[in-house]
Amino acid sequence: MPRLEHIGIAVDDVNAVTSLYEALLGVRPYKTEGVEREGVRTHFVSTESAKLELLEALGPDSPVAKYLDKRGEGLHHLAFEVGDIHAQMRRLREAGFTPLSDDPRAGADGKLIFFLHPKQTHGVLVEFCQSVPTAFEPRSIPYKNGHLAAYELGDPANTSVLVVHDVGDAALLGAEPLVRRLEPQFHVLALDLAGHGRSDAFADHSFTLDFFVDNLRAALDVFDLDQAHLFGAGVGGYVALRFAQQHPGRVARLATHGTNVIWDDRAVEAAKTRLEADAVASGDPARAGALTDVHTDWTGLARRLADFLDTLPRHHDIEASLGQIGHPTLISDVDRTGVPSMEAALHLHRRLPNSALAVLPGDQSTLQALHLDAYVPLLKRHLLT
Ligand code: CMX
Repeated sequence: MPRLEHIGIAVDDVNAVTSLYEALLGVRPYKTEGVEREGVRTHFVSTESAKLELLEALGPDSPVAKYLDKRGEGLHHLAFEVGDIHAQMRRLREAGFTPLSDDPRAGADGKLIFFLHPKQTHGVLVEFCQSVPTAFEPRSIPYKNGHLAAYELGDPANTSVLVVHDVGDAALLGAEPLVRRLEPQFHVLALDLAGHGRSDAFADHSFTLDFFVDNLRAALDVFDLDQAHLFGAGVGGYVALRFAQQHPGRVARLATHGTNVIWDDRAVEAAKTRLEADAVASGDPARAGALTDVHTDWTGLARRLADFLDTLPRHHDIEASLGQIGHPTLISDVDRTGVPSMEAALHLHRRLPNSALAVLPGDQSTLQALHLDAYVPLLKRHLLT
């Protein structure tokens, strides 16, 4: 179902309007971006549930300049996010609407957009948009004898959240939609773990849990963060928990999704089977293509990750000392999944003294399958408490 993504507001004097929202809501724009083709400069302001796009005309031919001349400052449009903007355009054409452009086109904030004329929509300009993965460049972090890649979004003055992907994934594979949703209110760092995505292979280092934990430490150090919230997906959540054990003072709050902490032989075999399925592209060519595109050497990485998974059952110490993690932790998983299962999430919930458990609809625990509309409000509330 479409989601109200933002509310567009036409402004004459953006400084006056940003001061107003600061006085009213205590928030400043977290991002400013020009969209030449639309003749506007956009300034994004966010509250827990609403995102405002303040629109400044870039010149007299801008539709916003025309609007301001005719109607003065105020509500300009409502934008609804859809999963497939091309399908939405086709559907609306078939239903008799005439979109204002032949095709969706690039708008602000990494979106494809199209509009319906307010004459067709009872006086309100309606925009449809779809987030498209955009090429945003990572910062290269010097680490040991190479570099890690970390993507930084949002205002550094906001509270920082370090997003840790699952093994085999990467910041741009799975984590990006979540990162984009957090960007309005947080300073978000999405790290590519060693060997993943744009990070170097570090071939002379074996993958171990503590090696990945040290990757997180390096990222926080480089961004000069004494403390951050940590979100981890799958094994990324396990890395985050281990980090919290080793560096308790550097973690404010934790969130894990689809994270297993009972690494017996069965769980290892299940995780390896999933990796192998990805590696041989069985059944999911799109996933296989993405893995090869995102990782420099996916086959080599899959091999090293299989060895890494074999090391996990040795970490009885982590499991045994989970009770020491006193950080407020939001644990989530989906209701209809195999392994890692809800039992793993329940187990973690029982072991962490200061945790809450969220059960989300779904049959896959991956970040790609995460129901963001259900999860993001819970996560934001948890992190902003
Ligand atoms: N909301 C409600 N009514 C609007 C309107 C708006 N945003 N913009 C124009 N109108 C009304 C006008 O008041 C006018 O009404 P009357 O006939 O009753 O006077 C009517 O629509 C026609 O207005 P117009 O000034 O003649 O303008 P046009 O028809 O030439 O253009 C529109 C209107 C919507 C087609 C044009 O503004 C447009 O293409 N908008 C989409 C692009 C855009 O707004 N880009 C900026 C946003 C960028 C982003 O979000 O990324």
